[in-house]
Amino acid sequence: GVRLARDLAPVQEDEGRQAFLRDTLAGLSASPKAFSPKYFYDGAGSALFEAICETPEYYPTRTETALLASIAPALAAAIPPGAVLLELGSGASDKTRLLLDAAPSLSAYVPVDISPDALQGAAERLRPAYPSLAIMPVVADFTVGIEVPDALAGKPVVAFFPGSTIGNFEPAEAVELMRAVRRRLGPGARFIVGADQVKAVDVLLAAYDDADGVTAAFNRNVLVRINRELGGDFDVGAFAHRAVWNAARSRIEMHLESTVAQTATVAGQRFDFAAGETIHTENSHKFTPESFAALAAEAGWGVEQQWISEGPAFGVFLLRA
Ligand code: AVJ
Repeated sequence: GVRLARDLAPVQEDEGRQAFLRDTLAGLSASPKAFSPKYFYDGAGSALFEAICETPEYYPTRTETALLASIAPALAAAIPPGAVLLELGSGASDKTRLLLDAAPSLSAYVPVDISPDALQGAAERLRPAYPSLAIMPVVADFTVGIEVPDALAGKPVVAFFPGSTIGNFEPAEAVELMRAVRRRLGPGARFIVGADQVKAVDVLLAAYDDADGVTAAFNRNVLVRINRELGGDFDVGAFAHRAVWNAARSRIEMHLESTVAQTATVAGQRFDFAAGETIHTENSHKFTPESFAALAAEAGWGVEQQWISEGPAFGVFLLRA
């Protein structure tokens, strides 16, 4: 069965480190070099992401939160009584409160996140506020498998995937993930997904390159993490943060650009960088209502309702299997 956060054993931490090491070495051996954005979220990275959300430029979180607040009653109406709310990549679980408040008949909340620190903090803050809700955090990489604790077997499950994290995946991976959720939830299931929308390029670029450099610190933190956890020797200050708009693929890309020719060593392996060479660290796809519906349809989901905010456009989609 699935392992709950409170059962986190050293063996699981070691499995996490092994996966991080394997993926890092593979990413540094690839051409162009690339990392998975899931490794941004150690304790410091999760805190930096929270700080990004406070910058004036990063509109997605506050825009989605305001949208969710206004549509919470409509979303709650789609949640069957006694249901389990399963959240993918729950982080601080701040937006979740809007759903928990609007749907008091929920019997359990299962936040799934790769960061034990973020999960722990969220559960500690939520428990006193929702004493009759079973809160069962799961430390897991939801791209590897989606599971609900055995104790909740047989209850209807509504999946919640806010934050436009779906945009961090290549379209084929996003379809695969949404298909996996559909298979896990079964026929008639509901899936609430937040998906950021295409907008003016200057607004997008500023959101991923804020003036205070919080996003730059978030991007570079993955090198700090490699140095600490994998015995790396990256000269973190010799990598510059880059955010670029890839129009052909409708996505913001983040890169770390080596400002000089240099060599970095990770776990005894040497990796050479030319001056100007980059590590591709993240994609953040931006959708239209049509492009998102097409993606969902490929995974077997229909759009039952959708809400797109005015101002910076952000979409919340209620999907039905
Ligand atoms: C919330 C994970 C989707 O892609 O906008 C924020 C992460 N990266 N700034 C996003 C992020 C750079 C964020 N996600």
